[in-house]
Amino acid sequence: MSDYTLYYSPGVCSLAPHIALEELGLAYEAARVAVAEGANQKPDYLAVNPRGRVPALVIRDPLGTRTLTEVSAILVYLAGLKPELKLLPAGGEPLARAVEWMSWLGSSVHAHAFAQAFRPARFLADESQHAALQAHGRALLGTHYADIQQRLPAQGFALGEYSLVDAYLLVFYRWGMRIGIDMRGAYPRYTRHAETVAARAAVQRTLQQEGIVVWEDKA
Ligand SMILES: N[C@@H](CCC(=O)N[C@@H](CS)C(=O)NCC(=O)O)C(=O)O
Repeated sequence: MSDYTLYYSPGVCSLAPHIALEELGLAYEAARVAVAEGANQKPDYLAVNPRGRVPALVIRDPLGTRTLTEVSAILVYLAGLKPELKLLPAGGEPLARAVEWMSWLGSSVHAHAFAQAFRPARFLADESQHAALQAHGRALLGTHYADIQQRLPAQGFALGEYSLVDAYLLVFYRWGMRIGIDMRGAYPRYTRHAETVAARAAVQRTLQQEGIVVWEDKA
């Protein structure tokens, strides 16, 4: 058995830690828990993560077997396994900038805007309010994508050099494509960034393993 098992669902936010594992080149097992099929609510997965969300990383080492959840926490943990790869900055303000990005992506973009647009029942049980919530979530996404576009540098990556923040950013670029936003037309800088990230060998391997693409017209 590998030291690490990543529970993932194709194309969801677990894509970022999955890319991280490929970047590290460590032996790991990728366990598919398809959210679209409700596998994340089955008892065997709830035994791994009682919150019923992916990703979850099971770690087996001399300290024992334990489960780590939350994308940002898993990315920080994985980057620390091989600090020489500099998948995240080591400390100080550069690390704070990475956390700033990851925290905002995981909260404002994912848990707030995307959830309002696609999981309105998480906010209000009253179905008559859902269309308004979804419209609000969509509008927020427009604001957040414009923010990402403006913050990314014209060349290079979110923190200058490539980091796992870029892998996390690819998740939301891809989701924008999937929900029919004209990402290429509206966000050329984010598109250049996504193309550069998607071209990495580790990212290509991950996309292939999950059976997904970023652009339908180009693998
Ligand atoms: N805050 C969590 C969010 C995890 C999360 O919501 N994952 C989604 C996929 S992107 C999920 O498991 N959804 C299943 C569901 O909502 O039933 C994180 O950053 O890891």
